[in-house]
Amino acid sequence: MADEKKLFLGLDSSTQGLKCTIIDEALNTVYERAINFDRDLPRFGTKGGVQVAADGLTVTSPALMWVAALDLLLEQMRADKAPLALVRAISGSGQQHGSVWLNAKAESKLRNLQADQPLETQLADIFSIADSPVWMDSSTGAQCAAREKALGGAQAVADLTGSRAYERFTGNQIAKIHEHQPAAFAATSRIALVSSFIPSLLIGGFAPIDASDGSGMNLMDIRRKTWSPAALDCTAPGLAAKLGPIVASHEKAGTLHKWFSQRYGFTADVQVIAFSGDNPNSLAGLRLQDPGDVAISLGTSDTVFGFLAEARPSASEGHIFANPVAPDAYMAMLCYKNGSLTREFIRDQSAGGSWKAYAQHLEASPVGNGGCIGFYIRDPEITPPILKTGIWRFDAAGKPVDRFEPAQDCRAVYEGQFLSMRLHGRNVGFKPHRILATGGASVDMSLIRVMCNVLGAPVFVAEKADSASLGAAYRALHGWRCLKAGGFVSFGEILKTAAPFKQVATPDAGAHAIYTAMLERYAELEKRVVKG
Ligand code: XUL
Repeated sequence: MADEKKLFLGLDSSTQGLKCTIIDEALNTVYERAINFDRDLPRFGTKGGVQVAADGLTVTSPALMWVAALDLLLEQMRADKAPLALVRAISGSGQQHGSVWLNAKAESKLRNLQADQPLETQLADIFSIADSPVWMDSSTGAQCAAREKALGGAQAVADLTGSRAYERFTGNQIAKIHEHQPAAFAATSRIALVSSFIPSLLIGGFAPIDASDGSGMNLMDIRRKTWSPAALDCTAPGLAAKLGPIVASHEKAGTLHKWFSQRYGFTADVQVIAFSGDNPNSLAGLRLQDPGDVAISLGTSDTVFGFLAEARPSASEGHIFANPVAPDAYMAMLCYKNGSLTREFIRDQSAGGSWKAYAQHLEASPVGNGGCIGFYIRDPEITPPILKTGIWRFDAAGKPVDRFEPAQDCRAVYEGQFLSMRLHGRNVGFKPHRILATGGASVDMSLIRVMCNVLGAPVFVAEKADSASLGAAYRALHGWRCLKAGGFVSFGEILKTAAPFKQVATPDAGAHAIYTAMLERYAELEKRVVKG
């Protein structure tokens, strides 16, 4: 019926659980539900959704658990009387880099799903490898080195694929499986990402990989958005056929299989839009839509990602992905391991465990910390790579010192984290004109003020931290509108009715100038710390 409400479903298959968000055309959230793998599917025996091997480096998840999770979520949606009959399109999000290995039976089993049985019972034997490598795996150092060598070095791999070879990136994982499990490799018909596997369940067939999540594999030519023959050749034989096609992120993956209408009351013509990775979906969920829009997620780890017009990959930091909402644009992402836990450590050491006392220390100390700069590496850092943990403090003359006053430590942690984001963000092409802060620590106004003045752009806050599932629902609507229009419709067009984010800070020109003057000194000192 033409005047019936139209709804859009986003699914987020993350490391720890499966979540759904349903929105209407005006972008209001009408339904949400989440299941947690450890709690709700204990028979798979995961911790945090994964299983870590004895070597401490190999990290996997049972692929069948992701199938069982979809069964369970659908049952819960039915029990909640979620308005599934009004859903017009579905898209989704998957943890990035994880791979799902499907055997020769998989395609016909998916096509012939029987409505009287759950997915799990019917699909238990479609995997050529039962335990899927996930993004937390770091066991592929040898494959990274070999593939970088074959492709002309780290910068050449970054120029070609958007990132230098990283252990968790799928191409390096595939090379390892080809080397260590040749029989399983040979028995594989399709290698899916998590983000192409879940929609494969929905359409009852092999869904394509989207260009944005495909960028996290070290296999795709980041500019052409096609598999790079050179990158495939140095990974494993016959890969192009096993990987299948790449589509733009707004394109259709297929139509929802009748299993879903017969069992759960979806209509027969629900469109399934290509799924993407969780970080690309968060970019959509946080409504980054123009070059210069940057999001900073402040949590256990800090993540910075933003919309870019051009790709300028760097071998030393960050990743360039195809943009999930604008097929000719890009996104860049930086990951930091030392986020909230490190801030909390200094709060406990220097502010008696109180955020209030921490904020008072910031009030009482000068912008720029009188030239004092610190590096607080509680966990081995990714950006830049600093494996040796420790705290390095330097005075205004650049001389290493053993200790700072408590207020200096409090200020040095915050200023250092954002100077690093400014420095490394610049290296991947960020020129922030608008910052969206999200994640647990984004409620800390003294932190937000430092962020705002260091980066020199107004800061807005997003109330919802779990933006991947919402972003997937936005992308379902986006893809559906593109299908209706018979061509690409700008993502901004979809977001027109969205309530604006709340602005919480405006940069102070004087403070920003102090940080600009500090940046090159920070870069010099960082080089010394990286060198050890
Ligand atoms: C990104 C990455 C993680 C996963 C988490 O490169 O490895 O953020 O996507 O789900």
